[in-house]
Amino acid sequence: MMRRFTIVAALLAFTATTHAQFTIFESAGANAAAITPTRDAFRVAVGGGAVAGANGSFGGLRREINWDGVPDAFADSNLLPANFFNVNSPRGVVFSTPGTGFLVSANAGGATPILFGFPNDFQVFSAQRLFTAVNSNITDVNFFVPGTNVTATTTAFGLIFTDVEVAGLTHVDFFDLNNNLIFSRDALVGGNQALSFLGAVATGGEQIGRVRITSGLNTIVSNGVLGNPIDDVVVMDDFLYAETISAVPEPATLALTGIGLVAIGAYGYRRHRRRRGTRSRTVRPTAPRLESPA
Ligand SMILES: [Ca+2]
Ligand SMILES: [Ca+2]
Repeated sequence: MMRRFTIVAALLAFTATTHAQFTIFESAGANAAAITPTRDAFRVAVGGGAVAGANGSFGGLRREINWDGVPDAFADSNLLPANFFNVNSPRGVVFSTPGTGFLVSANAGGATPILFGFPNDFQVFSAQRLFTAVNSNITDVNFFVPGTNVTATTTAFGLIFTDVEVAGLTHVDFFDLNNNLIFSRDALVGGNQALSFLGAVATGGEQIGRVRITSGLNTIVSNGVLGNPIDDVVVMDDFLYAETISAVPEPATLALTGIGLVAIGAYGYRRHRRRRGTRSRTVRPTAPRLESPA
């Protein structure tokens, strides 16, 4: 059952920045068909249609990552580079985690068991790879203009979890560029091996500078190995988000003020920054972010 509504009152209790408003899209069910209507409604809200172009771009309005095209060289038991989806396949996101890296699950037919070695716990939404942080239940999603190191924001983010069994342990938090919490929501419980969709779309122009995903309480240590034998383990499938937009004001804004020479100067500086970003992207640090924001 899809539930869609605008959350306002609950957010007023969070922080001083709680004028933020988001439309929530959420559902949970036993299989992909059960949550597909919610995923489709989220797609319609963000825009871009249903046919992916290059680098997971949908009409220049939305990006998606389903992990399924990641080559074996970057899949379990090999770690996925944190900047894979801004360098190898530039989609404007770089991951970080307090853990020790990221894994995309293996395809069938290889030496490494599928579904991170837990075929009785996980299932896919999009066949056949899944995603997880390693040695942590936290994944931070940081946004960039695709293929550059220019900081960007988005206005919508959603994802699919599998195996959410305990309420309150799996959730997403949105932060603005000043690291203020502007949205937080628990994923719906689907039960063992089920799928849960959780997404939110800004309705008041809010800019999401970072998304923190907390997936369960347990951790994946390596294929078939959990952090402990007790706590709820949860991993992820498809990510969907609005096209990332530069956090730097566009030169056209300055040009409108009538100070043409200043505008030209700013535009040149911006182009310079872009060129530098392109050159330096392959050496951008990928070390995990260790600090924990409020
Ligand atoms: Ca997938
Ligand atoms: Ca679980």
